Amino acid sequence: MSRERVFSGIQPTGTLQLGNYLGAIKGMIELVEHYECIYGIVDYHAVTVPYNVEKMPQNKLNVAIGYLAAGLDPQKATLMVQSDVPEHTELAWLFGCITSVNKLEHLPTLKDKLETVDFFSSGLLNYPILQAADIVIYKATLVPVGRDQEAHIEFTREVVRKFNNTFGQTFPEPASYNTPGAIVPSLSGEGKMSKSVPGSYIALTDTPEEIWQKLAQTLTDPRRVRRDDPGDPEACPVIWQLHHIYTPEEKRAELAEGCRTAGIGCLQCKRELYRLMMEDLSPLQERWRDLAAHPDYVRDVLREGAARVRPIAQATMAEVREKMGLAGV
Ligand code: AQP
Repeated sequence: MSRERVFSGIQPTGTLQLGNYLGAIKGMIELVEHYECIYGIVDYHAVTVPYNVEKMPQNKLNVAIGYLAAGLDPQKATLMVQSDVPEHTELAWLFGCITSVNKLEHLPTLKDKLETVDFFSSGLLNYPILQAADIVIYKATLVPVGRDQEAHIEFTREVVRKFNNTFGQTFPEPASYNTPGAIVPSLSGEGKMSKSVPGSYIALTDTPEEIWQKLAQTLTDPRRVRRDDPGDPEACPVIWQLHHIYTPEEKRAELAEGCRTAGIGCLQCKRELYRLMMEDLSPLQERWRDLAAHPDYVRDVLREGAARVRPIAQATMAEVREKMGLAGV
């Protein structure tokens, strides 16, 4: 029996950050044992905002390294670069022709994104259409993404319904798979951690010293001015949320009590978090260094990945052209 197919992607817009790993990649890797997984490095998404041309190849390589260092087995899942399979953009063009501009303008993610860019390209407006095409070009039915992406998966389902209703049943409606990790907050306390927002993130390639410095500088409950001031963990926007991800419940209760009674200081609380975080990140960082020393191996994985899935994308496009009356003259 063939297994259900999964697609998800990450943009090569910078160095992978903790949120990408905890909110997306970890969950993606868990699915590999149970589903046929295709994971993309979605470079055509990354050019919808102004970007650094020189850094793009290394950013793409780094995302691939990130997936592999986090434990993705390229024999069990496909890792590929979006632009190596041009059918993604071909399908996106056709989806654009059945989507209203009004719909795209009202997606909540667009408003957030516009706050971070000076130039609003039509590529950025059409980004969710390309995302829909990325998923359904493989007729994937499950999409593991962070919780912040739910609106885009709902949008994909709407595009699929519109296409199927207009041209005949072609695509399954995909469901999002909420990975167990929560949204990782920005270190500034405002919004989520993002690899393109400086000051917001812990990069997976940060040295242990850099990670400690970032945690040490992160604001905690503002009422804890001195070591002896009691605090409230719920008023500690970043560190406490990270403890929810990393720290077992019993230990967390102990830390909360220590905070409320001023039995422990914020630095001690951060040291406990740092210890658990490094336990998780150290093996990943070791594998990262090894992979970074063998870039040709990583390039081979990507080449083989694209070659494996291109026939699926080509078959879908042949069916789409047929259904839309574009197959011949
Ligand atoms: N802070 C986060 N917490 C949990 N999950 C997150 N993801 C991103 N940030 C967090 C998830 O990571 C996957 C890859 O996302 P992407 O690179 O395609 O785009 P993004 O969501 O916009 O990620 P960034 O890091 O914020 O990139 P930039 O700065 O370029 O916009 C997605 O599944 C996302 O949910």
